[in-house]
Amino acid sequence: MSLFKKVLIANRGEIALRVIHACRELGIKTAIVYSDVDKNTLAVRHADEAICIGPAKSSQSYLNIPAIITAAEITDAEAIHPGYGFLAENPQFVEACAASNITFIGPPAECIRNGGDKSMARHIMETNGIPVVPGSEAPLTNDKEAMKIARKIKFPVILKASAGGGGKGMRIVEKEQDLVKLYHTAQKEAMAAFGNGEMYIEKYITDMRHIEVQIISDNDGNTVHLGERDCSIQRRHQKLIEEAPFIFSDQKFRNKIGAIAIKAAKAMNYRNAGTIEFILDNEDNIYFMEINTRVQVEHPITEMITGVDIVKEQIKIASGQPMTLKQKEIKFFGHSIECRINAEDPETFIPSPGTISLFIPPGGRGIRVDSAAFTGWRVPVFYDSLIAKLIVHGSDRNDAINIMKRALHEFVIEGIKTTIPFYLKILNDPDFLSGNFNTHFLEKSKSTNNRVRTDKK
Ligand code: MV4
Repeated sequence: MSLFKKVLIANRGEIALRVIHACRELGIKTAIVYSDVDKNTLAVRHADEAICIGPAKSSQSYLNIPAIITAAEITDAEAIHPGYGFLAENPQFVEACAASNITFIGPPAECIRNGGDKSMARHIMETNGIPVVPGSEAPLTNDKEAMKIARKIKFPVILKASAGGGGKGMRIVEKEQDLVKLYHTAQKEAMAAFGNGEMYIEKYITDMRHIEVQIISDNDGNTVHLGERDCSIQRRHQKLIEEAPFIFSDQKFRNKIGAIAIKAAKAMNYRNAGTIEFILDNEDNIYFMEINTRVQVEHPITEMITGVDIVKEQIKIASGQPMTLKQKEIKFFGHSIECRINAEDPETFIPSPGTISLFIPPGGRGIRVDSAAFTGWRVPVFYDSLIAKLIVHGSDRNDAINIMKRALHEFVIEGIKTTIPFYLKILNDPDFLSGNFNTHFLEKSKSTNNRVRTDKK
């Protein structure tokens, strides 16, 4: 099976560039779509062809399915890479591609649908023997049912929207008296945000680490995992720092969570690259949380420690090539960390769009910068505020931290505010350095953080 001759990229910014890199190295031509405000960007410059598909507003450009399908037809692209965000997890888009005989570089629509329905994903996992947090087996029908289950699994509980994402429609319920009220406010919020008020309930795990596993599956369902990432350092459900491997991981833990992730992928008939997100509690219990059916922002840290090019694998698999990776041959080297540098105030995280008057990225040993920024580029207000992913790779975690610190010091971005000073602070925090953190690390009272665990290397 030969590779595509041309791929259309339905995205912008650093991930569009990332896909261009993979295509060029594979000898595949690229076409890119762009909105009015993205005309003078690096992805448009570096793609072989570029087509303007509409105004800045995403709904009229990067989310405009007919415009993107037409762009693929005009440019004679055989496949579309959606990147992350925008149409990456839209099953209707996958079906629109199929209807026009265009290959979607990603999983089938059915996988995206099941992954996007969090209650369904939970149900599929539970019925296939993948551990889930105690909770509802199906969507909740009313507040009485929520109460019945909550009493059984005991408080605190967490109410989640089936269509959830970004914490919307999610409520932690500490005590019985609060449940009915919070059930209805969460449901209303979910309805407003997603047009879907379906809810489910789980036992609330107070101190969790967010550990996720990268998996890749070919079109025959041959599946490998590329190890785990710790994405616990987040703020308002936005990941800020990711690292691989998990600081307390060892081969035994990796084999265990990797096997669960592969089982989860198989339970969903998963295809292409994906991520299984897990909750890790203080007793090292592993529970399925969600599946992400796209290439993720943080995929580079896995590439750094495995040497696997995840985007190239996505393209090769989508073109019909069988899996060339063998689990036994996947080895893990050193430690990688990513800081997501945003055009935001480092104290308030309020977006700081504007023109970058000077942009000098760091370099040297162990540095990778995935960015579409440059001196003179104007950060638009219309899209997310990610301007660079600073990724480091060191021989061990300490080495990686030292590289990250000097890279953050060297990184020059002038004209806008960035979150670089925020990262410099975290990288000097004793709890971050010792690995004593969980998903609550950035909340005001850090006193509730878990102790340093000594049960692992
Ligand atoms: C949880 C949890 C604790 N227990 N589920 C799910 C979506 C993701 N963005 C956050 N999620 C969580 N699910 C159970 N059973 C904790 C989180 C969670 C969280 C919850 C409330 C406020 C902040 C949070 C930060 C990270 C994770």
